[in-house]
Amino acid sequence: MPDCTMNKPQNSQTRHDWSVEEIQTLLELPLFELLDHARAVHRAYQPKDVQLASLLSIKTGGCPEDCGYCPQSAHHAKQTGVAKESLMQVDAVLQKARAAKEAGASRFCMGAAWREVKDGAEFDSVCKMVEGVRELGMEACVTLGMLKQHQAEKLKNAGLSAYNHNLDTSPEFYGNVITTRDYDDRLATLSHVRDAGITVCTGGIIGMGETTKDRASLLQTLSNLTPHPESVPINALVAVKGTPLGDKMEKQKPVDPIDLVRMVAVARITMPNARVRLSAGRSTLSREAQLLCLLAGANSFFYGEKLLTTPNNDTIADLDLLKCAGLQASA
Ligand code: SAM
Ligand code: DTB
Ligand code: SF4
Repeated sequence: MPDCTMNKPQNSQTRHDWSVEEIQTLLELPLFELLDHARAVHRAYQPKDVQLASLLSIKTGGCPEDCGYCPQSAHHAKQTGVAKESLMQVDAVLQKARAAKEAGASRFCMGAAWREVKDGAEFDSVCKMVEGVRELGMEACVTLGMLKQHQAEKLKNAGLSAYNHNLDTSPEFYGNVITTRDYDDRLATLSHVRDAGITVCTGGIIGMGETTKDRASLLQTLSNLTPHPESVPINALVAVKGTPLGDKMEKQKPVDPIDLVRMVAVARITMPNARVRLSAGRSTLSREAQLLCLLAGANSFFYGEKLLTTPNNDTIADLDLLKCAGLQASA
């Protein structure tokens, strides 16, 4: 049995010394006990709102990395049919950001299928996109792959609110998913982001064939970062045909939505101040499963018809979901 004083609501000190065993015990608690615990932490540490974040792929396909889940990897392009496109124009991106704001989003996230950022005209354009999004009064987040310190500082000067760079899975399982970079590369980028004074957005994916211990180990790595990431996306694998993991997992049972609820709840308990984002994989969840994720401590989701290359939930249904839960979108 875990110690019920762990991250007790009245304790404003957050922990950075979670063990994998403690976290695995939390993940395996009887569901209602886990929900009670997560809910208590959520009420003590979090506002009542839910942040709607819209996502745009500003540079699609042709990525040199071999991430087994990703439709944008050049390694699987023949099988997925996702073509390599060039970087979008700044104006076109800002038009999408404006539309997202009008629809109710307060954060705009831009993703590029790059292994790493390269200095030059394209990176300068991305900085202009960031400036433009900030001028609209929205939070701006980008996910561009690996980043050097001076590039993080340049993004900070453009006004970037957050940088997304997911650890994806446990250090132990990582090699089963990606071979073209290693875990320490990801951690180094996160530390450049932190040092530049940009908030850190980092999380992972469940449903790739990992064990509960791997999930605990991912959460341990995230929750032992000091300070904790401000934003933690929890994705369920979107099984895209033609990707190695999409094809493999299609033959197996998809991840149980309750496992996603458990992952959200334990992210909430271990990282009380973070915005926990219910991310990819939401479109296959029932309304009730999504409500359970919100109850367990998720307080953001992607809002808009598309994620990067795959469809997302209907926006009217999403606003209805919030209404049903009695929650408000953050301004
Ligand atoms: N290239 C950059 C990188 O990898 O950091 C940014 C874009 S990448 C598509 C951003 C994140 O999307 C990945 O780290 C992964 O967590 C998530 N992702 C990509 N494909 C996914 C899928 N099929 N299902 C769930 N999450 C996915
Ligand atoms: C995150 O954790 N998930 C988002 C965002 N951060 C960049 C991406 C999900 C991508 C799902 C597959 C696709 O649409 O291509
Ligand atoms: Fe490239 Fe990012 Fe996709 Fe990996 S997840 S293949 S780095 S776009």
